[in-house]
Amino acid sequence: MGGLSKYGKIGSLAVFAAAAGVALFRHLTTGKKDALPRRKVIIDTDTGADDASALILAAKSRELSILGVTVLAGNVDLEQATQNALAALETAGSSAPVYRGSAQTYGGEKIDAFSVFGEDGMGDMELVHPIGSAQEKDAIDFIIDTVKANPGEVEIISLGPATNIAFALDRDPEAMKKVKMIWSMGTAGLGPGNASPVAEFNVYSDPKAYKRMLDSGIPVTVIGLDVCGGDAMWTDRQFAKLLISGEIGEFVTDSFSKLRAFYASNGSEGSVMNCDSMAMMCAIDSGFVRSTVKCHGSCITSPGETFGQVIFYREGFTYDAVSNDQEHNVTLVTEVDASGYFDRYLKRITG
Ligand SMILES: [Ca+2]
Repeated sequence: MGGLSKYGKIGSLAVFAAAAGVALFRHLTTGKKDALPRRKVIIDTDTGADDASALILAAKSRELSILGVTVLAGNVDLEQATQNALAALETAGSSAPVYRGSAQTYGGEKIDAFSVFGEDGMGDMELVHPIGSAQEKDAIDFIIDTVKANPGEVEIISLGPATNIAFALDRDPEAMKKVKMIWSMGTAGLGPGNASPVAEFNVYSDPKAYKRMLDSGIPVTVIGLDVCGGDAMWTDRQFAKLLISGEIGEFVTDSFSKLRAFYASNGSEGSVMNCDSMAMMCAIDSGFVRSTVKCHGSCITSPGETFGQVIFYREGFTYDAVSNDQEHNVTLVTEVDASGYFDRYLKRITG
């Protein structure tokens, strides 16, 4: 799995651009929490344990109004992911509606579900017994209709492959122009990949969908693997705190049991990444994000070693051999309050 990358020295223009990026970012996400109306969000998820913990975080955060949760296959198959989303929301006391999306990639292949979270994606701990059920309406129609009904107001928080978003863009491109912005847990950021040396799982699973999303004109803020490693990883000690914090903490801890065992067997001393909750925390609380940079993100969809890689052309950089004049389509998160991540998470889910 990807660790925290080390960046080279960056020029003063880039520093200026990064500062401007953060200012814009803060404008989007801050304010007096109690005074502001809740932001309208759709959460798109291939629900495994990391998505489930992010759904719980969203449900327990007063900044957000979850208009709906749209599901796709990825971590597990579509039906299991749907049941997992329902179970996570019910655990957090949320009645947000859940919609089934695509079981097939935008690129045309069947999605190969792959989970390090156990057979059920939730640690195989008998956690998934939702009382409610998913809506009849198709997730892609739900996304389009919701954006039409709330033009310029809906933010999509994408925690899995971009499949549902890409299909929605094809089905009604005019309506999708009214999406306020997309928060995407995807790409390796400026570090190494986890599906391949250069590609991250969500993008690698459906690169054509990710490219469709990046090229859509909708502003996308990307939270990549690189900001989820290092000090942001959850340790055994932190899981112990989570376990004794109450029923929700116990649910999250149990759901991560298989992943922790997987990491431990790979010599990671019990620390695990939780990228979906990291992305959710960035979307909820801008005080958590320390720096961002505007980029043009280019997704590689052709077969070969770089399949699924997203290349970031950073604002303020002059490259010796290639031009850097393409329009920015991405705000890339480059630094977060990693050491404060777990404490912020715990405070919110127990609050
Ligand atoms: Ca996910």
